[in-house]
Amino acid sequence: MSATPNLIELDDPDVWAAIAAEQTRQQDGLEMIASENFTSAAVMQAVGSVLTNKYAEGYPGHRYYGGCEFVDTVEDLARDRAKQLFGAEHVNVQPHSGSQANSAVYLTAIQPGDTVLAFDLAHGGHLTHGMKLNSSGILYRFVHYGVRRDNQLLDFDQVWRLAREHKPKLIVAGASAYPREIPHSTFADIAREVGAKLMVDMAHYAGLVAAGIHDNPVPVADFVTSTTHKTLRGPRGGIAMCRAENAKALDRSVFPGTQGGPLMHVIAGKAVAFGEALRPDFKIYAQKVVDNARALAGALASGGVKLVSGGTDNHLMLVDVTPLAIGGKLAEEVLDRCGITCNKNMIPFDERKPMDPSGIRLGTPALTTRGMGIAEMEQVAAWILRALKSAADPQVVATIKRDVAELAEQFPVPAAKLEMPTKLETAAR
Ligand code: DSN
Repeated sequence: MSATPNLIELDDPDVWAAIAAEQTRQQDGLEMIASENFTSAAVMQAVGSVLTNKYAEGYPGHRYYGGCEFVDTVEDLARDRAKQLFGAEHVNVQPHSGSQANSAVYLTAIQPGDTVLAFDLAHGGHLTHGMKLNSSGILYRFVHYGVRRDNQLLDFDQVWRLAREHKPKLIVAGASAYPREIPHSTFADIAREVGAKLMVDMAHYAGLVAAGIHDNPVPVADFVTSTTHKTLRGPRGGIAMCRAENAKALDRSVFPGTQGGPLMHVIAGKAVAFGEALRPDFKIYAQKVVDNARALAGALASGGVKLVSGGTDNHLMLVDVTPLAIGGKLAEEVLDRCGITCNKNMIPFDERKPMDPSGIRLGTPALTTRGMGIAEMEQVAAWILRALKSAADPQVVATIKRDVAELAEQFPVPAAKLEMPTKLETAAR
């Protein structure tokens, strides 16, 4: 039986060249961007399936198009599995992204001009939590809480004070660069006292929640949003959850409120990923993500960098690189040259600028998916420290890049199972 030829390369060599180069970059390097992961080959096949051809505005059983019987099955599977995974009464699996999920909740829960209390982007929040150039910040009046200066943990005295002072209609919990577990019930207590609704954006740590390792916000929050592609290890996309009483309003806010036709191929990928996350081995994976993060953080801290809040109890860490007399921009660039991908990141109370902040953010979800463990984390920490301490010494960079590629070769990415033949291989068949 002959394998499918590489139609992208045959029909469009320019696009194929870029895809092939990216495939090589992912295989040969170490992906340490905390919000990235590798989906299974099955998820990628679902996303590359015929479902991309289908329009399905509406919801299962109530569509604006004919021919939806099979996509209905797919969306029902995704919804049921997500409900089971998080113990939610209602899940909408159509948001194209976490940002879309958040917009839909805002549209459901508040009116333009209403006050919202959320985590400051400069302390680890997210741009859809009221950044002034984002539609959230344009349409609503956001007030921000942050972390304490002394221990860099969420400042709940401040949250209480701001909540009582501003009486927000909505409180938003959740972060994109906070290395500690978020106590959702404390936010729920504050929301209850001031008469606010609570939304938790658990995009970063949804996989840890699914695995039962981190506190599940679903029982205490009015709305919970997430992306599906970070620790949850699904395709790029979003979901929004709520209690049954808000289901209709939330669904209306996703479609037609903020989106048109759902991406049924991506919803199929979500269904497959949720099925994977329900299996016992996902719990083992998620625990390893946390164990690896702790090992990496410990090794980095003993090598002379400072960690925001002193460490991590989730999948990520914020590393203040300024004790090594460099900034986050150079750190990101040097590591990139070594084949280690991460992002520069502001640290709380940063005195440097966003484009050259004091820190970098590192995460372990992707390396853990490749099967790496504590020994590899200690090795990677040693390379990171050596690279950062020697700044841009090309000799050091070249040596580390070679060692990184050797390690990477031993841990194939899941996409390796899908590798398409090249034009030459196809012709030889
Ligand atoms: N931009 C994502 C991250 O890197 O954390 C969050 O949406």
